[in-house]
Order: sequence, then structure tokens, then C-alpha cells
Amino acid sequence: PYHDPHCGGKQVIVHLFEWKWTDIAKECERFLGPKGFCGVQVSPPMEHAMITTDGDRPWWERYQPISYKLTSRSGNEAQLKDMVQRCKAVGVRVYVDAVVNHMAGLGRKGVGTAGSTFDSDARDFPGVPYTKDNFNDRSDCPSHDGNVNNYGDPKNVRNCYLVGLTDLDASQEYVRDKISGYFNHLISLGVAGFRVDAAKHMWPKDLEGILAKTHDLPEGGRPFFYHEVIDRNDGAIKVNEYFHLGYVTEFRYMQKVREGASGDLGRLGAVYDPGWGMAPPDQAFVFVDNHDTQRGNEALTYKNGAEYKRAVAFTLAYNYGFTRVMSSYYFTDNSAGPPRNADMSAKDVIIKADGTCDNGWVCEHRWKSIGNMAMFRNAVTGTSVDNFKYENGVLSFNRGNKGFFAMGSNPFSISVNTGLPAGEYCDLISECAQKIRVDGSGHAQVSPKDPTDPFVAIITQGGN
Ligand code: ARE
Ligand code: CA
Repeated sequence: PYHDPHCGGKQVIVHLFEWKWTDIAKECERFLGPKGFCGVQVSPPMEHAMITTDGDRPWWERYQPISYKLTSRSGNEAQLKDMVQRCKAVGVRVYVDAVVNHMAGLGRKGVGTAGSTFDSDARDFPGVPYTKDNFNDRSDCPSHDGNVNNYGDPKNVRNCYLVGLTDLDASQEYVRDKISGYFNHLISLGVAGFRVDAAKHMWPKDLEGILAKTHDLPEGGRPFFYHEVIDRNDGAIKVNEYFHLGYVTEFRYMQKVREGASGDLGRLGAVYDPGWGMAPPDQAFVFVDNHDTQRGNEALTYKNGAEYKRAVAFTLAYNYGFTRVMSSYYFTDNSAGPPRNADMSAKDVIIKADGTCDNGWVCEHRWKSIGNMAMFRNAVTGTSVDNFKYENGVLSFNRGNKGFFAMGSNPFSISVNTGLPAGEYCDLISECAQKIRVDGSGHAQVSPKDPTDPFVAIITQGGN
């Protein structure tokens, strides 16, 4: 019931990490709508702590809630509402990163981005309000120091403090009312769904209680939910505990796609490994990297260039899971916040004449072999992967009789059975700068238009 993203059957969302609401509204209108994106995951919109480290404001301050007032580094409520509505008007929905497992970390006190006071050690958040009684305490948490430190014990994972973040007791009706009230407020503004941050650290039955109090969308239907549950078969918490509550993040996909895209591309045919406990395609929420893993060394990221493009383009061409594309800013320091002005506000996203971004924003979603694949994914929905083939460094397959995709580690020219009816089709990657001619037997001569971007993608519907 929580698996419909409410975007007219489209299949790809993009995480515009740390973008301002005013920039997201423009991006929906000028790019995401026309390119067929289903929606945008936005950074947490609630009031958060303001943390200064080395004269900078780290991105992760936004994962320390102070209240559910809608003023954050990305903008205020009026700007949020305007963005949500303008995106919706061009067919792009907004999904909110919902930080509801906890409030700000121990040792912090002061004023949040909306002006509310708080004192974490006293568990006092008058902007909600939450008081001491609304939090888990040491008697609920089997841990020597009160922190999450034993992933083999669900009670430790869910009742203790994740990196010292004050953990809410969501078994209380009062806490469920406050969290669902936050969701309902966002739904009333036109938001279509939620990423539940740290869902692994919340009891599924507490999420059930919160979702039971969460309204339908104004146009009807349950909001879309996807839960951040990191499961690599290495702890007590399994993704399947959350299947009835929405999609679950599938971190094993991230690992598999990295292995495949960095080496023998043929291995990409085995990215979905049910034997490893991976969620089935209609439950798995997949991505090549996210805002956490792009700061570690386990995922491919924009810094990997060609390998990264292969991983993302493949993800969008294939048939596993519901897909999210990452869109970042350049960074070297893992804590560094978004590109900012002297007054600490985030810089505007600037679009250059060639369609790429400036001012410190990477905009992976605008790279041709990524941004143009949303249309491909939409067009081939529901078809199988056929003629999967890896030969001479080129991976190719078709999606039923609706689309054909090829990529290589190097430029290529292949004669291949595309599985498509005869016709002339626009190559989506080149934005129709070349057409691919398929003969009566389904065969075509296929090579990338731009040898530095070795991908070809064609679709039968709306693609010629
Ligand atoms: C910051 C400081 C800390 C400080 C804390 C409290 O870095 O030193 O103690 O504040 O003051 C983000 C940052 C954190 C940051 C936090 C709050 O990443 O560094 O802490 O914001 O500002 C686990 C969880 C998973 C979580 C990851 C990071 O299961 O839910 O850790 N991911 C989400 C978000 C993060 C966010 C939070 C949760 C908190 O995506 O961006 O943190 O809201 C194994 C386990 C996983 C575990 C993983 C990493 O794989 O199986 O469960 O993930 O290791 O530990
Ligand atoms: Ca918890």
C-alpha cells in the first residue's frame, strides 16, 4: 500500500542533496519534468541544529532535529510549499527525508534554524514539544554506554542512541502523534512520500502506529515510503521486517553494482542475488551511492567518472528495484556542507550553457548517460531483460520489445540483435544527435555518438 510514488508510473527519482527549495523548483521546471523524472528526494526540511566545525556548517547538522517547524538550511515553509507545488505541476513529486528516530545529539543545546531553543542533555525540545519522558532511557537500552553498539541485538539497535542522538520512544501515542502530525503537515503541502532515516533503528510496530495516523494524499492513495534499513546479512535486523511498510534501501545492490561496473561488466547480470537475502525487485529501493556512502570507500561516486556512469546508466537500464540517482556537490572534506556564501547560506545552483552545473554543484543527474536514462526506464517498465550479452568489452541487452541498451568500457561498434521491431530510433544518450536503424530481423549496427560517453539507449515508444 505504501509502494506507489504517485508520479504517473514514472520510475526514477533524484536526491538533490542540500539543494535550496528555490533551486529545486526551477530544476523541476527546466529539467526534471521534461526529462521524465518521477520525483526528488529533498534534504530534511525540519528545524535542525546549527553546528559549527572549523568555521563550516557540516551537512550532517540536518540529521539533528530540533522541531518539526519547516525552516532549514534549504529554506522556509513558504519556499517549500512553492517548490512542492511547482514540481507537482510539471509531474515531479517531492519525497521528504524524514528524521524521526531521534532528535539532536547529546551535549548540544542552543537555538535551531527556526529559532526554537533546545537542550539535548535535558531531552528538552520545546519547539515540538518533547520532554524527558518521550525518550528512551538507559533502562530501555542494553548497552554499556547507552549508544548503539551491538547490531546483533534489536533492542540495542532500536532503543539505544545512534551516535549519541537522543532516541525517541515511538511506542508512545504522543510521540506517534507528533511524528504523524509532521508527515500530515507535509502531505497537506503536496509532498507525496518519505524516506525514513534510520528506520532500522525504529521498531516496525512503532512505524505501523505512525503510518496508521498518517493521512492519505489529498488526491487519494497512501503516501510513498522507503525505509533506510542497512542489511548486509550481518546483523539481527532484516529488510523483510519492513516490506509491509514500503520499499527498503538495498545496500547489497550498491555493493554488487560496484563490483560489476568496475570490472567484468558481464557480472552485472547477477546484481540481484536472492540467495544473499536481497529484497525482491518490487521491494528493493536501489542506488549506486548515497550521501553517506559517497563519503566512504564502499561505493562508486562522481569521483570515479566513467565507472560511475556505467553503474548508474546500467541501474536505470536494468529491471531491479525502484531507482534513485544521487546529485551531489564537490567535496574533499567529508563533513563539508554545501557550497556556501560568506553568510553560511548555500550557493545558488548555476546552469551553464552546455547544461552542466556550476558554483560547486556536481549535478550527476544532468550527465547525459544518466539524465537521459530516466526516459528509458519509464518506457520499458514491466518488461524483462532479454539477450543479455557481454562480448568484447560491450554489455548489451533489450527490455522486451520496448528498449535496447548497450555500454562499453571503451568506444565500440557492434552488430547486434536489438529485439526491437524494424524502425529508426533516436539514441537517447546523444539526445537524438544520431538515429539507430533496426532492420526487419531486429538487427542494428550500434555505436555511441560520443566516443567519450560509450552508451547507446533506444526505446520504441516516444523515442523516434
Ligand atoms: C554526528 C557526528 C557524530 C556525533 C553525532 C551526534 O558525526 O560524531 O556523535 O553527530 O552529535 C549523519 C552523519 C553522522 C552524524 C549524524 C547526526 O552520518 O555522522 O553524527 O548525521 O548529525 C548506521 C545507521 C544508519 C545511518 C548510518 C550513518 O543504521 O541509519 O549509520 N544513516 C542515516 C543517515 C545519516 C545520518 C543518520 C542516519 C542519523 O543516512 O546521514 O547520520 O540521522 C553498518 C551497520 C549500519 C550502520 C553502518 C554505519 O553497515 O549495519 O546500520 O549505519 O554500519 O555505521
Ligand atoms: Ca530508536
